[in-house]
Amino acid sequence: VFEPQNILVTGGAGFIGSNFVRYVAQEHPSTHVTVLDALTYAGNRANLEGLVPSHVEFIHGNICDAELLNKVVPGHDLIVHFAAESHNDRAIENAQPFLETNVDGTYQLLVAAQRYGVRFHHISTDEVFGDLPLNSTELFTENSPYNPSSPYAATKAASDHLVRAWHRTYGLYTTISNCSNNYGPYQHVEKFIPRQITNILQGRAPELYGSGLNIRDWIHVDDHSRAIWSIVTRGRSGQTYLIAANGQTSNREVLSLICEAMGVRADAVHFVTDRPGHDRRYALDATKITTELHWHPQHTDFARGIEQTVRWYVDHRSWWEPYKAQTEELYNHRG
Ligand code: NAD
Ligand code: TDX
Repeated sequence: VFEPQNILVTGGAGFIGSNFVRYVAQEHPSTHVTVLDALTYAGNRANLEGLVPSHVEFIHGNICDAELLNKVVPGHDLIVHFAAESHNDRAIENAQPFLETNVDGTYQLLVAAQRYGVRFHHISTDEVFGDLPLNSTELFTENSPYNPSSPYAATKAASDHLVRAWHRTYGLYTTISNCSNNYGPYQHVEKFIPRQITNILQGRAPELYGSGLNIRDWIHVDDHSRAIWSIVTRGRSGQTYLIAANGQTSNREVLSLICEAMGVRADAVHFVTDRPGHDRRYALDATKITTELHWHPQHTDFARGIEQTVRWYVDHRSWWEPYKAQTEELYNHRG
């Protein structure tokens, strides 16, 4: 078992990164965390509020900045790499920042990890495998071929390939996890679940793309954090682990659960223009991580998880309200 003493967390001011940092601070308090985050539109210092600076140090900087990495990376024994441009709809508008951060940024970090002998855990997504037909029961596994459909997924796939190449060519100690769709507190209001909750809270109609029948495989962000910890402490170098929690649900069903939790009728929904190239279904087989590392999801009641998430957005209006109007601007522009 590897016990990291000094973790560098990239993208630690974003949704999943900040939940992971909070998890480490609570469950593994002897581990020091350095957060490196560029504070893009998606990064927010408030996501790390309340954490003790002696345990969690914040550095404002860009992962594409090689000189900065030469100063920041030495002294750490593990990099957990969350930093990315993460939203599909933005990538469809302009993929340039996705190529810079997701591809070049990952490359710069790999070079620094190799130079200073630091283990590397790469956070990736189920989207690298493309999509599955709606009416099938097929699941992706660690051996499924890469087949990304969207500009975002293509850049994540590229970053996974770079990590694999650094392992094979330079012997860097690497692990990769590909996780399904996360939900929970601190998720940006551009994403499906927070967008619908906050639309309803502001008296706007929820918006479903296309038929609303597309399926995502949902997992609570805390289960993702625990899975990452199991991989970085007990995973084998060069390996990929899929992380998922049997969460397949159609967008319509997710919206019904949100409406139920909020006590509103589910029929006032707007069906809007579909996302170009919209992936139909994601679904992952998590057998490897459950059998090899004995990780199991704890948040198995999705309706309850949605209720708690709704409660969080109701209780944290001052966290999301400043970003809501500009985010909806993006969607208005999308038409
Ligand atoms: P997010 O958009 O909420 O956060 C991304 C963070 O990275 C932000 O804090 C941002 O400021 C930072 N960042 C962006 N570019 C940077 C740069 N060049 N240098 C330094 N920091 C930079 O994203 P998220 O939803 O928390 O996703 C985190 C990771 O998890 C991503 O790698 C994403 O691909 C992956 N992932 C997300 C999901 C999901 O459902 N959200 C599922 C599977 C995998
Ligand atoms: O308003 C909406 N209406 C709607 O129907 C939005 C924002 C989305 N959708 C649909 C599109 C998807 O089928 O809901 C589903 C989820 O959409 P997103 O929240 O944008 O997530 P997705 O595209 O599935 O990607 C997410 O999971 C994988 C993350 O954003 C990625 O970073 C991660 O890699």
